[in-house]
Amino acid sequence: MTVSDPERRDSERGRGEVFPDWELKKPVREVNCPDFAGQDVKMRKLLTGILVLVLLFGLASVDVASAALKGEYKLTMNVTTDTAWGQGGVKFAELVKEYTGGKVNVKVYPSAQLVGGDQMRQAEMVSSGAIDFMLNSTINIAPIIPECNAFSLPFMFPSYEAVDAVTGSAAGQMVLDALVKHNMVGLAWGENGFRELTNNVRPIAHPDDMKGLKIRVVTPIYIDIMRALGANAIAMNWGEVFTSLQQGVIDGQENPIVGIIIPNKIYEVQKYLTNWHYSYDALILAVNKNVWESFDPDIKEQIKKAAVDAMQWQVHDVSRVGLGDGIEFLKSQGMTVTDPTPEQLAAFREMTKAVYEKWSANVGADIVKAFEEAVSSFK
Ligand code: X2X
Repeated sequence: MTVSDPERRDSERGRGEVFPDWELKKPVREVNCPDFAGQDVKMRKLLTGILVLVLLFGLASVDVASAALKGEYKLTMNVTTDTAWGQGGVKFAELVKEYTGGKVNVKVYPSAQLVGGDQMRQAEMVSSGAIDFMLNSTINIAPIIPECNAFSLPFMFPSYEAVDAVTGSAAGQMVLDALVKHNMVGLAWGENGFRELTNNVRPIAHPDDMKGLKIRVVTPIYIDIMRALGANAIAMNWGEVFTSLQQGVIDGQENPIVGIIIPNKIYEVQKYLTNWHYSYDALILAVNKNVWESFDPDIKEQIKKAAVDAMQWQVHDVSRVGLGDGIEFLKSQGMTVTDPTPEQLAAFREMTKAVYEKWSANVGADIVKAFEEAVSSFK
């Protein structure tokens, strides 16, 4: 109740209180018409009662709404379901169905079809709630969350152990925390893998071999890397790459062997592969934060478990198996595979050092430092 309430005013007057000036400026009707004031009290009580009912009803309906599940939750991916990455998305949807007893239905939309192939827009759509889930590369998330570029810094990771040291520690958590600021919750890490270079012109073992080659990339940091190495960087969505390689619009591209090059038959349109591990591509399985908060605790737990189990399987039983066999397979398909020597790798690293420095500022010095510390503990 406020001080202007007639009941309170009367009782306070009874205690002989002095009223401030504003009390005298109250509407004349309240001061001069006691009957009317009495009606006002009844009306206020009635209104208060109605308000309480409305609030109770409102709270009850909010509760019902939070438990209500949509018929379908959309998950976007940039790739087809037969890639290592895509299989992880399918596995997640299956496990969500299994663990929630069929209550939650996640439908996988591959090949960036929900964004008309514009792969860099998927994160923005999940952030806004237009799409519920994504299994997305840090490359494609970086336009709205620059912290994700920490993974793409040239020659950051010497091994899978170094990668796991980041994703399994506070360093990786810093990237997931950045997602929350953009209304998304990261549920688990998946893997696209180390990105290797393919082209149709000549074997590449040294930066000198890259001069003038038209190499397709998709993210600004890779444009800088290719330029620093003397190549002609062409920005293009993944959906157009196979045909562009086939037609000679571009000479080359870079992607992981087991993750993408083999399942998407890139070897059919590319002759040379350089096994240089120049950049690591992590996947994040994430959900829109409002969607996440609409789930009750049991469902959250089941979805989180589905995410962790599916990504564990995707990383260790799909992405990382068959790497050696994969290289043999590419050779059997007529590809020439080049493994640069440590000296040649040092030359690539040296020429991309300035790009590393420039993009470290974009990522944030604290995250780069955390990544470097985690990496050096597992070199
Ligand atoms: O576009 C690419 O190269 C791909 C498929 O690896 C990503 O989505 C980052």
